[in-house]
Amino acid sequence: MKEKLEQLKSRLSEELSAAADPQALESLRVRYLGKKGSITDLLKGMKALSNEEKKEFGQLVNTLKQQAAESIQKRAEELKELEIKKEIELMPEFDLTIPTKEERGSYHPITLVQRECERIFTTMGFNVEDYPEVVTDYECFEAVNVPKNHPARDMQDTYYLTNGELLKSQTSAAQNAILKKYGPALREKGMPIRAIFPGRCFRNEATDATHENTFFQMEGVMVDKDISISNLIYFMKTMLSEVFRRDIKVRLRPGFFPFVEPGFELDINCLICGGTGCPSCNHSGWLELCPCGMIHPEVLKEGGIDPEEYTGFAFGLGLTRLAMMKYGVKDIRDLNSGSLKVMSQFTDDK
Ligand code: FA5
Repeated sequence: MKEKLEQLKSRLSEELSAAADPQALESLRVRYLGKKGSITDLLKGMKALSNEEKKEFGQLVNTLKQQAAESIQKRAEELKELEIKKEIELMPEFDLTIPTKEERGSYHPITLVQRECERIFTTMGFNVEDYPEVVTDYECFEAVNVPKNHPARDMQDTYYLTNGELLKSQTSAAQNAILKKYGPALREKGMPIRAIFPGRCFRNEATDATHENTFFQMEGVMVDKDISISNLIYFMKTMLSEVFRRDIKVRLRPGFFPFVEPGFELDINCLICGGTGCPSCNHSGWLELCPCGMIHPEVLKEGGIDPEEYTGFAFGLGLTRLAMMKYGVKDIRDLNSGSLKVMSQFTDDK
């Protein structure tokens, strides 16, 4: 019987290597380990043996049974790997360098305008900051002097998460964090705070040619000793003349925002109609572009800056509207259309 066992062992090993697919392996398993399989037969044939022989032979057969099960499992894994390799070999090869006949994408006009503004402000010593889109009520409103139930909140209804956080309705939501981040360098080393923070904003409002529910703003702040409105006007003028590279008419009028005092609205003469009035400027000839003002003492205090010692300005540039004016996009909604055809006509910069 021992001889039979050895023969079975070597036959199993040969058949295992010959089993070329999962079906062949399964039929091999049934032939050896199934109810009527050869190894099971060996166990059945032990009836005729003496007790001593049964003990010795039983152990040998059980070891063989275990080894057979392990070898079959190992072969199954090998076959699976071979199958994956074959599938990979059959996959078509991609050559990413072959020129495509499809239309190529381009940078989005808002990205181009944002980069241009970042370049201009960094040359003037401003840091560019990134800030999350999901913020707390404190960051978006309370820290910038808009307490709960303040009427100014009506202008900025936004989207709330179930945990009470919200999608930021204005980039001013980052002001407090920026003041806290750069405050120590201002106090200890006399380094002015100069930062811009572009970002996506969200508002729950009806859309039209100049209003979207998702749009971009770029906030800017500067805080130091003796900062005045003249500094604010200088930076605004420099930025606009660099972005447009030509003379454009702007007007400054009083504006109310709880986080600045005094506050202004900086409007740009509509570049779509030249100021005669069209749907892109709500038929007024002017487009609200960049509200701004001197940072309210309460906002400075909340950011850890002493308003008796320091002053600063802040602005909230409408980046999406700036892109509209720069690239002559008549309807703001086109900028969110996601259409390559629409986007690529505004710029050929890649
Ligand atoms: C604000 O959001 C203030 N946080 C701006 C500010 C910052 C004032 C710092 C003073 C100091 P306002 O809601 O007006 O203000 O929005 C600012 C600019 O964002 C607008 O002038 C406009 O250009 C743009 N904007 C506002 N709402 C929309 C909208 N729905 N779609 C497109 N652009 C918008």
